[in-house]
Amino acid sequence: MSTRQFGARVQRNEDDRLIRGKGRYVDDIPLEGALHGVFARSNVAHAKITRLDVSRAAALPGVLKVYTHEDLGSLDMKMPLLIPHPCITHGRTQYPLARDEVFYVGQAIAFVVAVDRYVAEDAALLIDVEYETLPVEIDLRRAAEPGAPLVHADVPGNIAANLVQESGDVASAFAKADHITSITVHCERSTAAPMECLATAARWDEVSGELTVWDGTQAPIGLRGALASLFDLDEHAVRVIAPDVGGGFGPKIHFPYANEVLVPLAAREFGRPVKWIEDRSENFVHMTHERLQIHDIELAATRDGIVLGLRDRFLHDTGAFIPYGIAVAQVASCQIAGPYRIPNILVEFSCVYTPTVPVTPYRGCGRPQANFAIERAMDQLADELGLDRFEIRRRNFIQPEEFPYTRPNLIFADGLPVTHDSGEYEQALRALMDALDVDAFKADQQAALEQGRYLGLGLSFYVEGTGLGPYEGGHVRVHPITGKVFVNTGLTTQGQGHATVFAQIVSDQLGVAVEDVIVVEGDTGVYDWGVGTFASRAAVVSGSAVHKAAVLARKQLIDAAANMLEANPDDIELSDGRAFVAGSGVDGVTLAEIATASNPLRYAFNKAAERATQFAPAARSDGPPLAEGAHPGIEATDYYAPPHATWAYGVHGAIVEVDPMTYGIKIHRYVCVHDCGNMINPMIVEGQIAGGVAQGMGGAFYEKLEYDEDGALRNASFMDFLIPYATEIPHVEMIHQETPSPLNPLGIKGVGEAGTIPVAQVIASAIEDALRPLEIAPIRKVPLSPSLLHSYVTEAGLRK
Ligand code: MCN
Repeated sequence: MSTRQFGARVQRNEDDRLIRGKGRYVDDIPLEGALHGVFARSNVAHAKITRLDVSRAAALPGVLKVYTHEDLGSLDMKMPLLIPHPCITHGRTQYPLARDEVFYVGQAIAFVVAVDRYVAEDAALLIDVEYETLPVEIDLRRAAEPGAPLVHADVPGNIAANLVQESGDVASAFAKADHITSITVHCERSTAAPMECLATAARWDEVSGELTVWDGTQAPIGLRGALASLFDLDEHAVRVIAPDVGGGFGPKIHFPYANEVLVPLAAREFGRPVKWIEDRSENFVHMTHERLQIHDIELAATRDGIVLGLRDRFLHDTGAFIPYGIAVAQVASCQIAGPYRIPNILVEFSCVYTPTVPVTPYRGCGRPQANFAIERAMDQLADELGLDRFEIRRRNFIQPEEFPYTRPNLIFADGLPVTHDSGEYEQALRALMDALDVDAFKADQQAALEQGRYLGLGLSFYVEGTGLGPYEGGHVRVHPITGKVFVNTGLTTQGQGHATVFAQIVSDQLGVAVEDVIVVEGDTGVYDWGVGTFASRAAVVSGSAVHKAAVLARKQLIDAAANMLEANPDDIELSDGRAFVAGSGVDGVTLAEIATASNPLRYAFNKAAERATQFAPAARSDGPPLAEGAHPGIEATDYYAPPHATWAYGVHGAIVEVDPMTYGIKIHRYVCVHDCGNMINPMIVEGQIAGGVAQGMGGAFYEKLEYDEDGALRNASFMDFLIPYATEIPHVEMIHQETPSPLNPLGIKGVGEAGTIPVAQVIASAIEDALRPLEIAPIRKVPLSPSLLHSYVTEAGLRK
């Protein structure tokens, strides 16, 4: 009997290859005779282009062409607004190459195609551009004020979209409250900084009329659709392959970037492969950003700390364009009440244009900001009411018997009201308190203070709507020669371990070893139904689809084996790559033999065929005709469409020590209690959380894209834009809690973004607790630089 693989700590199928340097990224695809592309980009934030002369560049030996918007023909069009919403009154998206105006530093103006990268880079420097600069306002708050310079002349107030959602009756809740607390919090603009920057290569086949594009995308099927439409090709004539992708973290879900249009265009024009590989400094000013939001949040509570109402008004910086619609802001707005019952919620946001790189989701997608807002407000409410920070949270939790818990009129990204499906919030909080031994800590804190050391304990409770639809598919096929099982989905993987977890799911149904299940994703030539990897949805949506397809394949195997073994299907067991009659002690047949016998046309070279024919009732050498409605082989496809998002959650806590002179922070302990429903592979889940926490540490301490007042990005390099080293990431102690989701067959919730969400608040809360004796003012901003912390300490002094 095979052991169950779902829930096991199975080593990752993909690691052997990746760790040995055998990964294949776009730049590794061998493309003989490939041309190389380089973009010329705007170095001013907002300007009219008064002169664009590419003649010197085009004349450089080795240059095949320099494209400007005038060369694009029908492609000289605004790129799509991928997720429309009725509240987007002034949706603006960009052209592949700027026309007569640029809107941010980094916007593509021209594309050079040359025999190699060196020539292309040199040529890009020879492009002559003259600008008539226009005034800019980079500051988000000021950009939304009347009279601010406009990013788009026809967009009043720089407001792309405004949405107000009210669940319950907020005015009455505030009128009834004993206490109202308000706080303004600010999260800075950041970038996902994947190890592999963006990359596209393309080949046009004159003979077949097919376009093949290799692209480090999170959404190959969507990109395939876009390219087919842009180039007026049948979808089957376009194949998009996302090979190994060196991290995505969100921005690679956006398409089409200019490179995804220009590289295929040049490949078609020159009948030669074309490649474009983004470099790091370019990535800073080209790949989309996220995070800058300012929340003005208020809580109305009873004197016992029961929160009756929440009002949040926030500004969301969408950069110069809004290609992904209101997704980030909407996700933030729907997570604003966290795990708390809060029956009355009013949340309003404005998406504001600024002359900066456009914004699309980055791991967490608005949730880190929303979490920072609500949890900072909860800490402050506790402090003002003289309540313990743990206790105030406990008093407000949605209770287990209240699930499903709906927030009417708070419409999530799936177009449905927020409905938390299941959870044990209080149990999670208790687990954290036990792990941190909160009472013992208080004694330690006091003792440390007496020695002049400042210890603090912080926490943050997050919820996360995961596993968004609309659907994904799974395809399972048993190979007749080897008996190996091939699995396809419409997703891509950027390091999440899909090749292992989907194999585990299939292994349980078909009784094959995990390493004998080969998962192929990210190739529209292999499987082309689905959406992509984002919103921590692969496990929930594709995992369920793969499971359903595997159940169908299992039935096919059992029926065929029962036929071959002349047994009752109910007595057939699948294990160790074989089907046999339970308890018979007989070997039975291998999956390869079954798959072979299920195919009327046997392969002469298939060893399995020899044995299979002994069992199959074959009258003819090429097998019996297919019965009506039957199909050859063991193969099944199925789909899963979640009824709505499933809500994962968790609570993180940390004990930190703060040096009150330098504001150096030591994290003594970092504990994460989380619940992503049933875990397919706890080891992979832990890896996801650890990676997420590391990214969250970046957000808490370092990540800030520094635009100067003219709109130039001053820290567009890893010399100046800091991300944490391994040495700065604490050991993360993890406590798993598994409350199954009732919404999908495996009871799964997502986890890929979870670790990132609460970290900034945990650290802010802990530092505030540590520096309480210095009367530090509430921490309202991240990242937390020493100078910022110093300003909060002096602010308290100044107020006196
Ligand atoms: N998993 C599990 N049990 C669960 C839930 C998840 O074993 N109950 C496993 C999954 O099977 C999968 C992994 O954990 O192998 C993450 O699953 P899921 O939460 O479904 O997230 P996705 O696979 O959809 O990945 C997307 C998510 C997002 S949105 C970002 S951004 C992100 C992330 O995952 N980017 C990543 N994790 C990343 N990890 C790496 N290494 N690189 C990125 O770019």
